[in-house]
Amino acid sequence: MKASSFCRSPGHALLTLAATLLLGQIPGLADQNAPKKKLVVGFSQVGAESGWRTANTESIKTEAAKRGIDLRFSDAQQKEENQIKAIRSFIAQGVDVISFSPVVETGFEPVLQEAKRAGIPVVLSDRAVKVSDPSLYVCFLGSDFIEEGRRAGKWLADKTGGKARIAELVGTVGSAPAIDRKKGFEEVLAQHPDMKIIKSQSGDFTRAKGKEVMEAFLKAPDAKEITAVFAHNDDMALGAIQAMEEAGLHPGKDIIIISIDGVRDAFKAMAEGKLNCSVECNPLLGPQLFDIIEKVAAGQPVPKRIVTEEGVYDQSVAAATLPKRQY
Ligand code: GZL
Repeated sequence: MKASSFCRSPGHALLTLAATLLLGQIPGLADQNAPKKKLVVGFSQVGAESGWRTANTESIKTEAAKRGIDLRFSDAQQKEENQIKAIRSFIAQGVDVISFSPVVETGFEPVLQEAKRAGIPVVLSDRAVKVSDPSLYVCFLGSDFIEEGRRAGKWLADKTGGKARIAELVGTVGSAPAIDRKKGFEEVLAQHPDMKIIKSQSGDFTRAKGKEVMEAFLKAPDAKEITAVFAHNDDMALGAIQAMEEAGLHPGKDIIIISIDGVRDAFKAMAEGKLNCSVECNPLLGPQLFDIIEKVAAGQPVPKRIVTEEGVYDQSVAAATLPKRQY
């Protein structure tokens, strides 16, 4: 309809324009006034098994809140079936992006196929999955666990002059960190014939089970052969330290202890001389994770693999570093 046939005077034209804008009749202008749609993200977390996990969850929730993201958060209590259920629920809710830290590497292919069919992109946080179709996830943000295992092995080789009889506390069976940290550690042991793992059992990344397994190691007839402990995370190392003290031993002196994560309690134990070294595994993934998720939601390209930066900390730096630790 021609404007001149409709507007009788300039004042009338202004009134018409104001009414049109208010009613949002001019699509281009109306869109600019519409409230920005909130990004809806479904996140399935492994559980709350360790200090590392607590810090990781805190980082994710804090960052989502800071960015005004509608975060649908689910705690799987370290059960794969709960993660699969949560991912199915996110698909049913029609979230914009799904992210999760897989409790184990295998068994997620079917539900990730469902997410793909629903057109919902998936971003892996912290841990990897084994799938035949790499397109089932857009990006994996997390540590290089094999390198963490190598760093632990190298530190122990230097500390012991390449001679150690090692009791290993393994993480959750089938999880990427447990598989890869062991792989990296054993790569180094292959270069040191006098460094041997003489005991190895899973403590499921928890302090309680780490204590339980260490108690059993110390009750075995060959307990006196143990000269070092390699724990796949600090929480199991701290449980093992408790078991050693209850058995009248001096952890960090009678038995050298190396672990991974770098949580605050590990720094405290190093400052007290009870833990010898912790290889850092950074849980503060929130900011990087949501940078990736926002790019994915906007249809922008992201790298398939992003490795987090980490260091190695031993007793010589523990006390000075402790006050600066964020987790
Ligand atoms: C590592 C993470 C591991 C930590 C444990 O990225 O998946 O799981 O090392 C945690 O403390 O339970």
